[in-house]
Amino acid sequence: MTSAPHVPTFSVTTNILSRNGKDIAFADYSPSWKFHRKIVHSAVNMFGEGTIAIEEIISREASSLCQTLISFQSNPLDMAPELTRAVTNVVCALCFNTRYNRGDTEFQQMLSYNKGIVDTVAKDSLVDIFPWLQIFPNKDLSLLKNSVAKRDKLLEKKLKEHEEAFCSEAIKDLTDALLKAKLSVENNNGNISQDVGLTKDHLLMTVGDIFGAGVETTSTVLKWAVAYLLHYPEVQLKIQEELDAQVGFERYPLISDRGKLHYLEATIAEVLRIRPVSPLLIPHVAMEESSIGEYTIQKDARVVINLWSLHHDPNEWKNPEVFNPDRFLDENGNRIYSPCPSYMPFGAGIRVCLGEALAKMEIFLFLSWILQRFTLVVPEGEQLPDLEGRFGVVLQVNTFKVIAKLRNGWENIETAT
Ligand code: PLO
Repeated sequence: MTSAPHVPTFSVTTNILSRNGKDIAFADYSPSWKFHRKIVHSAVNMFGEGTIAIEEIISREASSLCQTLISFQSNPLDMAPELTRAVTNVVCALCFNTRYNRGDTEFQQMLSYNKGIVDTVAKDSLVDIFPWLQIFPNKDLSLLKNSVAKRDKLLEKKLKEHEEAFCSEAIKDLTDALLKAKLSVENNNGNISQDVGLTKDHLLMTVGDIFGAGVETTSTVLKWAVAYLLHYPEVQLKIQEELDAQVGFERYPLISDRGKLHYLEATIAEVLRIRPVSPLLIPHVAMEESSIGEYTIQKDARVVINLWSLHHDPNEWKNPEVFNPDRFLDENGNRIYSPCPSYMPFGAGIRVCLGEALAKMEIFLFLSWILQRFTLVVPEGEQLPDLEGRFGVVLQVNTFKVIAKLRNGWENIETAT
């Protein structure tokens, strides 16, 4: 047998985004990748001494989001930027120990460059398959380069501020934690530094990943959730009844309520099934020769996982096109974690999503705060949201308008936020 030809895992667009794989999401497997992922993992969990601090941050943003919804006084609004700002502020607290107010120009800039990147990166476009095409003018490629340049400027500014204020005794966020790891690698063992390469580029790209992934993924899930709740008001009502019974009107929802709000949890699981954020996950590489069914997968082959088809496989799911949270509940109304093996909204294996726990906390708290206080309806004369979406590195939701009607019992604004 001849040995498998070496297939480079070369992707033009992800290399532009990550300075040739100096990040976590798009980098090849290597000791350096493993090291970075470990640091980020512990930094993400740094807030986790239990999850108290992160719960407080999310609740603060949920409260602020509800205040904004109240200020619209039942007028139609596009919830997308508000949901995105809430989610951004959580990940901003985590990465940079800051937050954005409504109308902040830096926030607007971030929305615009993120859109440019999401629309163009890893799209399995022709450029990704035939790298030599990049010598031809390509509108997508210049939009991507332009957007990445803007993102990098913002990241560099944040890094500079952190370097200037750095104090190893007071680590406030992920950027501090990475700076500390970089310094300790440099001071203690020069060799490690060379092997694992914790350079400034690595640091920037890693923070960029967490910031970008933290914003785009969770906000997209929330937008899909709202779109489906507008299509299925009976599901919304059932969640509200559960909230009224389990949480009531006197207090706001807590992470510890997750074990009690089975129907809400099932609805979230169903949103992640029917509209996975990342329908093709992100490209994987076979580290050794292997096989899937009757197919041989050569070492170094690029493997694209069709999560969409797993989540819509009629052999695995009854009426896969129907939105039905009940598939995630047993006959006693208890949560079933994975009713069939064809379910992996966060991927699996060593590249499994790093932010899964954080994302689940955010989705749960934001939705429970909103639905405890508001009923979401389609404004008169407006159409129901489009459920098809737009393909990019995440499955994007087309814009739609909502009315957030304050529910009976929440008229007192003081207690509502
Ligand atoms: C989102 C736009 C940002 O500007 C850059 C960025 C970084 C990490 C990416 C994220 C984007 C999109 C969602 C991705 C994430 C890494 C993992 C996550 C691809 C492009 C998913 C869904 O797999």
